[in-house]
Amino acid sequence: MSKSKKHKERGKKQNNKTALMSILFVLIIIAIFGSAVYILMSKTASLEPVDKDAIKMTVTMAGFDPGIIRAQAGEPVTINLINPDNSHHTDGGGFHNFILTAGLSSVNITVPPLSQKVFTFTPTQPGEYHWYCDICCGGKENPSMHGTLIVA
Ligand SMILES: [Cu+2]
Repeated sequence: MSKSKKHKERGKKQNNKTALMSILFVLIIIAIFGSAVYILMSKTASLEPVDKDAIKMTVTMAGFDPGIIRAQAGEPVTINLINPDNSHHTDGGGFHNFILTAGLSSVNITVPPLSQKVFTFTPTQPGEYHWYCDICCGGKENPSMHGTLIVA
């Protein structure tokens, strides 16, 4: 084999290697984008309220939305509580809860990150009742993690 032919062979091999690496690179990019799209899609799907007749409420580090709900004494209240926070939140790990005790049978619901819970309770006496989250940002002491139930 002449010197120049050897040189050419080596060049060809290197070209093959580069082509293979490019294909691998493209495949990896497709895989990453594919899973990113899948994760985004599955997230939004799971955060649509599962109970359309319930009161839709979201809870994040910013508080409860809505922060005030109205009900009638003796009539059941059903809340579809959605937690769009992910587990990367350092404070509370993305968990939130809904605790309502005063004057009612105790309600204590914990919603893991990126999930939702539907729960029902029946207020018996008219009045104003207070609920809160006890997990994130100092829990009960955090002024944003509160809400008011007004029972007529
Ligand atoms: Cu919270």
